Amino acid sequence: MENEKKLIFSGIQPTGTFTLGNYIGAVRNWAPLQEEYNCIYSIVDLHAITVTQDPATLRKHSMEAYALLLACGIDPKRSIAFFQSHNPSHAELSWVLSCATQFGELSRMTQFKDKSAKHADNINAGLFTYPVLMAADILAYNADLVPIGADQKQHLELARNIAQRFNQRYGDFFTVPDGYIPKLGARVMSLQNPTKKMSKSDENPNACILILDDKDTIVRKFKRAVTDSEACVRYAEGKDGINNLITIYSSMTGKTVEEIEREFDGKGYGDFKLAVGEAVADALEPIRTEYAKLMGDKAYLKECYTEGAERARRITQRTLSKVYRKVGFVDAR
Ligand code: ATP
Ligand code: LTN
Repeated sequence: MENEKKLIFSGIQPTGTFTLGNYIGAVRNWAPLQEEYNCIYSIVDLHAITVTQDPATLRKHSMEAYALLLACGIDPKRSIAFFQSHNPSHAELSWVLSCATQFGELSRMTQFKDKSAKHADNINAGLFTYPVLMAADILAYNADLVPIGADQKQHLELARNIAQRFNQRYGDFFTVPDGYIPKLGARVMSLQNPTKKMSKSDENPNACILILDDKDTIVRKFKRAVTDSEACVRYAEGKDGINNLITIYSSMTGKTVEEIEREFDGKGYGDFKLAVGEAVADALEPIRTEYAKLMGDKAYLKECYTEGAERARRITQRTLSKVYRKVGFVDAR
């Protein structure tokens, strides 16, 4: 990796096929960033087990997520693309950082509150300390920028606080990372309940578009999207469903809200939903094709993630030994 460029880190959980929300809010921005930055992208499997996972399914989803990452344009030679569990430094650093994180801070995390309400039978310690592991992911590489959707803003803020606290206590060391949140599409909403974010783990299959859905499925899901009774395509408060569709259409076509309102002036929601569905399906088509090709070459995928993990470990081992020295552990060598 070239040294003078700034460093990007981001991660995505292998909890299922990426949704249109993951794509617009995060992953779509990752490939173009490779032009300007050194990029490190991880399939964060350690994070995924904070909710109950069937082992065979997790393994399958993990391979698929890795192939999807490459299909979305991540170049495994230019960037580092790897599985989080292949680099033990993340978990090791997480322990040290957890001793610089307050119980009260973690208790305020809205994702923890949401997920513990949703998985009331399994409110495990990992779910609680999840944001510390995320801070470790970022700080282990001294990343400058973290491209994420709006729902991760609070976690990033915590990572910044942990870095600053560590720096105050032990002397300047960690880079305090900035978020990189898109202006448009940072929070794509569920098609069935547009006040809730679109999520991989939604039980209702009509609520989210998966980036591997075929054109018919995508068009059908948009056709069924919940809207309102006004039958007028305009962006306005209280029109959550239509606002969401306008945002999606805008981020797929590059058209502004005004242009979209003009385009559909006098037309009904049926025409608009069809146009959104087709724009999304056409934009995702090349990803589906590339994904199928990559999944047919497991040996290539293995070569990529093995090399990615080696490069990742080389960076973080240095960070970790410096951290251990700073906190006062006896040198191992
Ligand atoms: P899960 O449902 O399993 O919690 P998720 O769909 O929320 O998963 P993550 O793997 O947690 O997905 O998130 C990966 C990235 O996608 C993050 O940067 C996150 O902010 C972004 N993201 C997730 N959902 C959306 C959404 N609806 N709109 C925009 N960005 C999103
Ligand atoms: N918590 C994130 C995934 C994630 C992440 C990271 C994102 C784990 N580690 C480091 C950016 C940087 C989520 O999307 N739920």
